[in-house]
Amino acid sequence: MTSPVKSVTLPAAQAKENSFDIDRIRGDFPILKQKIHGKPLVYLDSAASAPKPQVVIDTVSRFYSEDYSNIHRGVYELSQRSTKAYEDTRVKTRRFLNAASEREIIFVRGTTEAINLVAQSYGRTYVKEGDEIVISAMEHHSNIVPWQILVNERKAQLRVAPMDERGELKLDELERLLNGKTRLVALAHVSNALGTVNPVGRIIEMAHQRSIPVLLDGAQAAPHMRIDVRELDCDFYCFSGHKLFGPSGVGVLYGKESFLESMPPYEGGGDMIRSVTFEKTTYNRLPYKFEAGTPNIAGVVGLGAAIDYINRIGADNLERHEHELLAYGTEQLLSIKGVQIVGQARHKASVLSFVLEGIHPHDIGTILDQEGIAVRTGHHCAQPVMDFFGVPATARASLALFNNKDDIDALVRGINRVKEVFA
Ligand code: C6P
Repeated sequence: MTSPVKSVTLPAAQAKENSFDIDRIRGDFPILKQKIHGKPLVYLDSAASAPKPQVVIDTVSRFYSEDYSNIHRGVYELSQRSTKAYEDTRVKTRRFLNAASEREIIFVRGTTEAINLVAQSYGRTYVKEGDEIVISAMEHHSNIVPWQILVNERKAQLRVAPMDERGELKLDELERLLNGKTRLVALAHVSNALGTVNPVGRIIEMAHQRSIPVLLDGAQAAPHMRIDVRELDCDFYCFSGHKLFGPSGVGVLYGKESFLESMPPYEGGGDMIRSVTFEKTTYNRLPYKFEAGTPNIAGVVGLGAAIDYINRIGADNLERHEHELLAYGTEQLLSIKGVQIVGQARHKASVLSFVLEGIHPHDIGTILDQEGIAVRTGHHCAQPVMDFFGVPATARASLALFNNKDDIDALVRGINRVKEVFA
């Protein structure tokens, strides 16, 4: 078999291993080179979806041009190459998460599908009438609604661990919710609306002391920090490729093998079966049991290139860089009269959610856009968080490894411009 997809251009990050050359890293992202409304683009919305480095774009393009076919089905050369490229990403993902085995890595469409898979498959197996699922007050809708659907079907209950005014979970109260009826704790590793990094290690310990498994929604964590599912000892971990500089429509569910083995398929179809007759079907082994139908093959291959890209930069390097930038951004925003940061947890990653006295966040977003600055405004698919803080919406600037202090300075100028317009 010939080698699968090759990386086409060497990204700048590769040139100097373990160094963090922000100018060269910015050069890896072609989308950043354009002007919006005549102003240089300042992209501060990676929490919604991250730009792609050239190497990811080239890898996907080259894969389609040279290697593409369906996977796991053909004996011919192209099918073998496609299959190898797809399965290579599984190996990279296993290493990226430090999972024990490739059998624990399921490719899905994104975090949303990963959580729905667990809610339906684990839920149908383990959650009975009167049981409880514990989530937190800062969850994204993707980690609320699948559990609501499940508990409604099962006549079970959803319990919500509260947070405080800073946007930190109240651990004592969370612990009090854990009891003999709790079947799962499902929790954001990092909140998308507030940026809070939850003390997930401690929470997993509390849950495991009572034999309760834990699912972590890592959508906003995986792009910003080193993830080690074995060190965390979480039972499920989910993330989305598009927030990790990979293609959209692809994501990962990690699950401990013992759980995945005990769970029924989520969807039926091609590839997830071993044999089918009209009387009886037997299922494929892990991880294929959970990958019915033709998957997002090129998306998975692109995700592999994105993981390589992050590895070359180094998770510790990018975490350090973003941490400094977040501290700078927080200080700068707080120095603007009328700005209030929503979510002031002591441990945060990436997110600066804010409101500006007397000005609706959508107006902030519209004027910032005229300045070439992309931020998200709205409820960020976390309406209960908005309700808790008593705001209809916030403006959210979110950072990624390519952002720099100039981006923050541009944001500050943009906010001052918003104030001028509304003065
Ligand atoms: N949050 C945001 O702007 P998907 O859409 O499946 O890739 O990810 C869903 C999801 C789940 N959990 C968290 C914590 C998330 O932040 C998201 C996606 C984006 O905040 C789009 S709504």
